[in-house]
Amino acid sequence: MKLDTIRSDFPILKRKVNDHSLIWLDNAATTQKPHCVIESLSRYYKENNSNVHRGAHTLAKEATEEYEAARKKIQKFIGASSPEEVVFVRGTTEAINLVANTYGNLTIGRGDEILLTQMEHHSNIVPWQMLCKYKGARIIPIPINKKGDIILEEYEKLFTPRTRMVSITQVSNVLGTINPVKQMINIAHSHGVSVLVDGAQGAPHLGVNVQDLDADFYTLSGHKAYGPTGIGILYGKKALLENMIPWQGGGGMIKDVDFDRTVYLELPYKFEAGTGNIADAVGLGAAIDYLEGIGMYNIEHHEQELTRYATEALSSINGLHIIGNAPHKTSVMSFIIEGIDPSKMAGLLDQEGIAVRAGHHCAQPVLKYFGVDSTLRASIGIYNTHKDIDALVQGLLKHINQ
Ligand code: 7TS
Repeated sequence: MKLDTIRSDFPILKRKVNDHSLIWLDNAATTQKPHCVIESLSRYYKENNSNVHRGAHTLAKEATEEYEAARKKIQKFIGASSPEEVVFVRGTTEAINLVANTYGNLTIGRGDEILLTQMEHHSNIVPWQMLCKYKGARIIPIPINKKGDIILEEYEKLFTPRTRMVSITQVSNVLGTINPVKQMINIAHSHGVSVLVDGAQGAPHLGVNVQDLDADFYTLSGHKAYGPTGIGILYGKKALLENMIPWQGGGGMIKDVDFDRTVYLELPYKFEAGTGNIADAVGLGAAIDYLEGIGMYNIEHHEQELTRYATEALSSINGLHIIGNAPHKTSVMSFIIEGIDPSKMAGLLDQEGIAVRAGHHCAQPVLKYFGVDSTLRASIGIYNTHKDIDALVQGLLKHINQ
């Protein structure tokens, strides 16, 4: 992996923040965009802009081709068996809401149980909670240990005849833990239960193959994978998607409408009511091409090495405690420093151009489990270097000692 070349692909990395070169360590919140993604948006609007799947003119045809080509790129990237299984959505949040409101609505009833890990992002908790409230079902948390690993033996014991759904993150946005999702899916399937994998923090960092995982549903947010905001995907197994009733109705998802009934379009369009985010889908396609050009294996290797380096460097700071020490982790380092308010420290680092996040990271249950309400979080992307980590450590030391 040629880091200098990769860095030069990201225009924003050239800018100064508070008179310092930007060091972007907030990749778990969102990633920066390479030239090719930015250019693809501009080119699309300059040359091909049209609504898709309608109109018999050239631009409609071109825009449709680009939109569907992006879907195919994503299909290959996640190893889905057909583009019909790839639904465009706004991002992971919308994908999970879609599954809760369709599959969940269909399969979950009074007294049923949904298993979620203790480390889920709010977007993989609240939609299920809303469904539970409506249906009289309940959420059962899958426990983790103090390292930040799921306790697999406990997970297995949670299955009852009322378990209807398992929804788990592939990588924790707070702890960085890479969960054993393949094994967890296998266990769930042995109980006849479907599994949604939240890939928001997984897909940008690990090579993913949904068929190998045997995931029933898989989600991805484009903006965390070097693509634009406002676009993401829901993958679902064809047999499941086919049986699900759409949750949003409108144009673009119908074959025939009368006042007393509607015939829906085939997959994936029946879940894509209204005009989609066409330009950003094209941009996401460009981001996928970019990632594949570098190679997910190389990305995984680079980021895990940097994670190891950062963990070692941060651990050497007196009074600093890393939250999340799973042996199998990637890209995310959360930590607290004795006697220091995380948001104050984030503000001080920002004065030096270093962007980290402070707060609860939209995953309050896991912070509560570790007895904290806020952490500092440095998260790594493909363009980060050992020097970035050194700068972070120097910045922390400078302010801790003040
Ligand atoms: N799931 C996980 C594991 C996440 O980390 C996030 C966003 C989401 C779901 C929601 O994704 P969205 O694209 O629909 O918003 N995580 C973060 C974060 O850690 N800091 O800001 C957003």
